[in-house]
Amino acid sequence: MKIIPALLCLSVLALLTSCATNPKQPPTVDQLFDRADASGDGRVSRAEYEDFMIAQLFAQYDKSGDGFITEAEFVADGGTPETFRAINTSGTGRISMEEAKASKVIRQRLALPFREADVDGSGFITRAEFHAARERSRPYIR
Ligand SMILES: [Ca+2]
Ligand SMILES: [Ca+2]
Repeated sequence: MKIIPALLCLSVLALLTSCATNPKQPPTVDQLFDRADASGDGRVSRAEYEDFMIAQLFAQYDKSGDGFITEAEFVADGGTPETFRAINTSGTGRISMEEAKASKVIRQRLALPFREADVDGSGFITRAEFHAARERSRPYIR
């Protein structure tokens, strides 16, 4: 299962690189946390984490920025054709954001990084845990 290290790498890359508005000014970890904490209650739930990561991963893979991930884009960034097809349930040859968000395959594979980030097993990632996860992930950067 090559996708798990790939996803971990990507999650790190997503945290370190700009996937958002200003490519020259990468968001700080605190800004990323605030973005992930959609409800604003100071902690990131599993669902918030998944939505956040899917958006980050999507931006990472969608190099052309057209709102779709093609198989070529997916494979170029470390994904496998098998995983692409597993996510691309529509079989259209390109993954939309809706498809990515609805993908059980992606959500299943985000379970491990979430568990690792949620050090105390509370079911939520706190700001401190979010910072620590980023620190721990540094060696994974390819
Ligand atoms: Ca929250
Ligand atoms: Ca926690």
